[in-house]
Amino acid sequence: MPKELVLWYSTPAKDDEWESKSLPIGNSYMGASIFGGAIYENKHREKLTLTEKTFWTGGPSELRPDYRGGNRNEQSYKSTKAVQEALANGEKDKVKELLSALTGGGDGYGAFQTLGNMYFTFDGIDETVDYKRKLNLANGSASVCFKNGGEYHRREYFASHPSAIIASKFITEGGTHSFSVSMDNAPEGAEFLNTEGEFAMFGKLADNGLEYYMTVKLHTDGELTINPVGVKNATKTIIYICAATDYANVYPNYRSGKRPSDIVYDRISAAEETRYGAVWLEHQADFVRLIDRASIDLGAEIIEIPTDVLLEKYKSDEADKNEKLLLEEMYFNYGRYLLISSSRGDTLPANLQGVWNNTNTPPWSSDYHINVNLQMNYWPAYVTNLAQTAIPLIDYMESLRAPGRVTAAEYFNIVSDEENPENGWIAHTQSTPFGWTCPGWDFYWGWSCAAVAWLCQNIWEYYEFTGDKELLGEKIYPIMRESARFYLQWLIYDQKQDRMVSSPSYSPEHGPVTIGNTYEQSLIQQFLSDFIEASKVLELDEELREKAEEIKPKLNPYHVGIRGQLKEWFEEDTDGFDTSEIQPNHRHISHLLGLYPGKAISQSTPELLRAAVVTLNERGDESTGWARAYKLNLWARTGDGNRAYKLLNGLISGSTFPNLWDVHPPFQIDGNFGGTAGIAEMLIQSHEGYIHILPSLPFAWKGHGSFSGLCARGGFEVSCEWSDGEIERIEILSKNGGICRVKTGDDILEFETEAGKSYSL
Ligand code: FUC
Repeated sequence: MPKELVLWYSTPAKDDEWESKSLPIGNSYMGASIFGGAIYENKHREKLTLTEKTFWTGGPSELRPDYRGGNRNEQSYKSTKAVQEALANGEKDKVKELLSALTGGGDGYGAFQTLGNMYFTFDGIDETVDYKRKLNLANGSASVCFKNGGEYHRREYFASHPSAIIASKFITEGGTHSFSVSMDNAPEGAEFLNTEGEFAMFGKLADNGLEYYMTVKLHTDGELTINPVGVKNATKTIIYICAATDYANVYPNYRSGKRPSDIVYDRISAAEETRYGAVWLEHQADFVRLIDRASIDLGAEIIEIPTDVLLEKYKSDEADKNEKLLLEEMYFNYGRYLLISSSRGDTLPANLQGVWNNTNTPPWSSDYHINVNLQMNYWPAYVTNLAQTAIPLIDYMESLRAPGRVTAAEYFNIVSDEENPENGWIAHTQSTPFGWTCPGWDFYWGWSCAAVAWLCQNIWEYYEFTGDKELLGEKIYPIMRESARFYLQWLIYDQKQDRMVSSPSYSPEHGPVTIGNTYEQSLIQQFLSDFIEASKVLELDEELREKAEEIKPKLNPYHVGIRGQLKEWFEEDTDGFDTSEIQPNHRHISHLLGLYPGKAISQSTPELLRAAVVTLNERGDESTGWARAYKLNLWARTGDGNRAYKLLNGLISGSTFPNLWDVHPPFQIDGNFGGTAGIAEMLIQSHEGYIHILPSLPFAWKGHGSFSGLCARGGFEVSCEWSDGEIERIEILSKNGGICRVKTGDDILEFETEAGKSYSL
């Protein structure tokens, strides 16, 4: 039975502490951040910041009749060709001059919006004694409770995925509660409708005409008030919140044609009919089923300490062993909690802030960055037994194919037509819910030809971990096949390098523009490996596979430099190589993707592994949130558990807010997900054709610990217990049957399994 891990605080979050202290709940469609009630104009006021994941500006609009996902010139491919030639001829000035053509527009990019802040302003609450604000990771709920004189107040909140609503119950014992509902930071031009027991907000976004509707319904044993909407003298009030838009991820219009109010009232009425208790039980069953699938126990005992105090102790190195382990266990499960809460069902994937947002101008638009961030969001999905959280990612990639064909045609002259309708798609560094696939508006961060190859790795792993051939055939493979067509047409032969190359290439946000950098070569090579495998599994596309088999070895991505480092650029260490833009500690470490999440650099390639370690040491351990998480995974793959642990320490101490959200800064959720994946990667790996148990167990975790339900490629679910660093028990559930290989210590054990059977070792 997993531990009941709870984040808790003895104070509310202040108005301006959304990113650092509010507590997130979400059902993937909607998010709410709970502040817990502060005194405002002499009254106790609960604050909730609300979001709906599809509530975005940008995209097609009457204001932008020419919207084309940022693609701005049908003949940009001519510039691409010219840059390729200039690069091959070493004409650096010409390259610089031409690069501005390899950019996209910015008009209509848009941003993730907030629905605003909802307030419940109470009468008669003068004090909050014995105050506790909690986020229960075990059952997916938040709560606030305190005493006010002789009254006991408790408010509970949860976001139900099956009901697609946010529900709350306010209870008062020894007295009553009276409150009114209001909002601020609502969308500009929003209209409000107050009726008995209901507060509704609706409108159209001025930018793109996106329609939205949100309503808050109250059921109480007290009296309902209308102006303002609220309740009086109640001991119990039930609140349902639901919001929807008319967005649909369908190119090129991106509208569903459905009325958001219909969606909202269908959901709310269903919940009203089911009643609160049953909605809660349904949510419980749904949430617990997922969160309980995997757990880790590093040996910590639960102690009574507020999470912000615990974090402070951890940061100042005053935490004792138990406190440290407790926070690490919590960090692991928090990542899983956030993924369950922000990525399920028929909606968009988790964005840079998951599904939470308090502003209409969030950093990087809170978009889908695909030169590391979106990929990292899904790193914990498979290994921590939450494969279905990746479905929104797969669907999102599918939705980018149609607009991505436009970008492939315009910038690469890879054209889909009636004869070849799926001839290749591509996307670059950043994307939106409205099919934004062009390069960014500045080449130096915006060009990222390998982004799609990298994303394909994420979705191919769905099959590797689950063995779900049906989903592979239906959803994953078609995306991979069209991506393969793109890359096989895009790569060109470079005489000087005697390789097939991606050119021009740009290592994410770092260094000079070159031919065939390690980032692009390695990701495309890994992708071709995966594509070959996928086409074999499905016995499809022999011709395309043969082409991939022929090209794959010619990419030759990895090269060791004079310091023993793994080179980021092929031309590195040669005369005339432009080092002016190189930052030794740059946060991106894109040339090590073959080590993690890729498979090309591993224990079985010791020379490359050594070079990767040199590179990791050169880059250093300090960085932004996601970059620390990135290096944690990389170190875990090297087998150096203590160093991986150091990175985990740095991530928690240096890049974590009191609500345990990751700090880039600002808040960016990728680091949470990367951190969770990294912890799993220290405990189990399966990228070398066998399951490696405790591959990177740090000294700090050696005592006594266990994990259960972590997943390995091949469809295996693994549990393990250890003492003094020695494995005491392993249990492997084979979901699909087949051969199981397990490495413990130096030996690899191999045995045949039957589907559905567990094996104890
Ligand atoms: C990548 C990073 C930035 C930031 C942004 C959202 O491009 O280089 O640091 O995380 O994504």
